[in-house]
Amino acid sequence: MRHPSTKSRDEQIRKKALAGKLDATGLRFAMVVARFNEFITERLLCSAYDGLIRSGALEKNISIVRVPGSFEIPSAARTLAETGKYDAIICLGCLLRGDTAHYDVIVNEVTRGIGQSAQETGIPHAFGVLTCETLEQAIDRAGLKMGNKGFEAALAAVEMANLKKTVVGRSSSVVSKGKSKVLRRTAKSRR
Ligand code: DLZ
Repeated sequence: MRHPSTKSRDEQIRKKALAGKLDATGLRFAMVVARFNEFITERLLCSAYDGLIRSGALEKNISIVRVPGSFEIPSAARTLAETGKYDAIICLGCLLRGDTAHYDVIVNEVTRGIGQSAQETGIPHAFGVLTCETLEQAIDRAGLKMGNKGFEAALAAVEMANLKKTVVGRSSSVVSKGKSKVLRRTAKSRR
């Protein structure tokens, strides 16, 4: 039996892998943006909005929700995700290390809360919360030397929303049976 060349195997692997398209046509998004450090978060917001529009999203399908600070992002994101009205949630904030322990106290809480909301609701959440030591680092990530993390978060949301549709459309359902999990192919995936 002839083995495929490494090059053609690489090609096969690339074709086989599932990935979400960067096409926001028909998708609905909610953006949660913290008011704290507004100078930075407004830049993240504008760039995220631009990323969605340029990917094909309609303005009427983009909701924007403002919260006081990053600490409030997870609960607002979860409330939005639970409505079932959105294909993805984009979380935008800027945590800057200051003179107190505030940053250390909330940085993990915000990250964990956003991840937990994504996992428990099944709605993709993009993490566009800057966690910086200095204002200069934040400025670099909000449109200067390091690009704009709001834009990147928007593209991640588009990709993950499409990936979810692709995977759910062709997936097996996981059915819990006692302690063991049994994989059962759905009627849709058998077609
Ligand atoms: C209070 C506070 C501080 C000190 N620093 C930040 C920050 O760097 N980034 C941010 O998004 N929010 C900050 N906040 C506000 C908290 O996130 C929160 O809004 C308040 O503690 C009220 O719950």
